[in-house]
Amino acid sequence: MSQKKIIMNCDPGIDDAIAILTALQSPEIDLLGIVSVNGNVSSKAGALNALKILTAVIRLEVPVVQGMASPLRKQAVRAENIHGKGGLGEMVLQNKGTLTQRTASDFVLSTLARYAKRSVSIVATGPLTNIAMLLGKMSLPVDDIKEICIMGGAFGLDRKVRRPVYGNITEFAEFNFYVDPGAAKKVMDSNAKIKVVGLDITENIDCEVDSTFLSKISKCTGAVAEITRSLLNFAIAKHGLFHLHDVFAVAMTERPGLFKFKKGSVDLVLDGKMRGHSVFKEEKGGTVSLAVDIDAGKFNDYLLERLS
Ligand SMILES: [Ca+2]
Repeated sequence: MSQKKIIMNCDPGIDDAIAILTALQSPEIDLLGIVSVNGNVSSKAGALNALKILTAVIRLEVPVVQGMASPLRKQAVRAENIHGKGGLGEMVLQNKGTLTQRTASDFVLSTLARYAKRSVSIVATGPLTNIAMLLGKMSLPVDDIKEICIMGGAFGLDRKVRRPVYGNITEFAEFNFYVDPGAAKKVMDSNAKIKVVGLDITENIDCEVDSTFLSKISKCTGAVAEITRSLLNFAIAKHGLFHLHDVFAVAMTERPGLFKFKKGSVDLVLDGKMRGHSVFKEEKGGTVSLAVDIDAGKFNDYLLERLS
């Protein structure tokens, strides 16, 4: 079986950490590297968190690069209230790895160059600063990348959510797009082949994880189940339930058949009260495929299979 080659762009972060574990656990995914970005925590802390996760599951052969420390034009915004002070709840993990000393752009470009055109995908579960920088490089034709699978945005789709969702960091905007709306716009306008899953799908009530999910994971042994349990314990104790937003981006790469998509374009509000607000316009031949529905039952099976 030929594996799907991916590079992750993330800001770990509880759900990013679980997204990394999901990718590592997949026999269908070859994780070529992890690039951090300022988001839930600083890009340095995020990169070190990624190394800690890799240390715990003995996968330090996966290179980790510290990406952009601040958004293109904005001040850094963090979400340490959700993810705990260091980003990984209250879990204390050792790091035995070292960061790969490259810029995010250099690392991604050289990795893409090692493989056939259109064979490597980027899975983005943090703000899109690194990807926007990369797409700004003249040397990169966007069709060198197979696809960019993004967790970001909220589109007000009325899809089995507690309320139609337009945001989580503000009532208008989802966190990743809010942190760097300029980068998100650059990526959306880039002509790259893009898949986007927003809060409308990641907050689907049938995909929420709560104490029932936790007790299923608790029956499993091994490092992956143990770390997942510890990360979720923190979030669920604090909020009662948790949405594994970032895992949906990995699932969208590995199992696109779990989703229904519509093609079109995504526009962003860059400034003001509605900063980071995203609007989808359905268009024939659009380069953005927006996830508009999910098979929740099959997604939950996938999740348990990967994390137990
Ligand atoms: Ca994230």
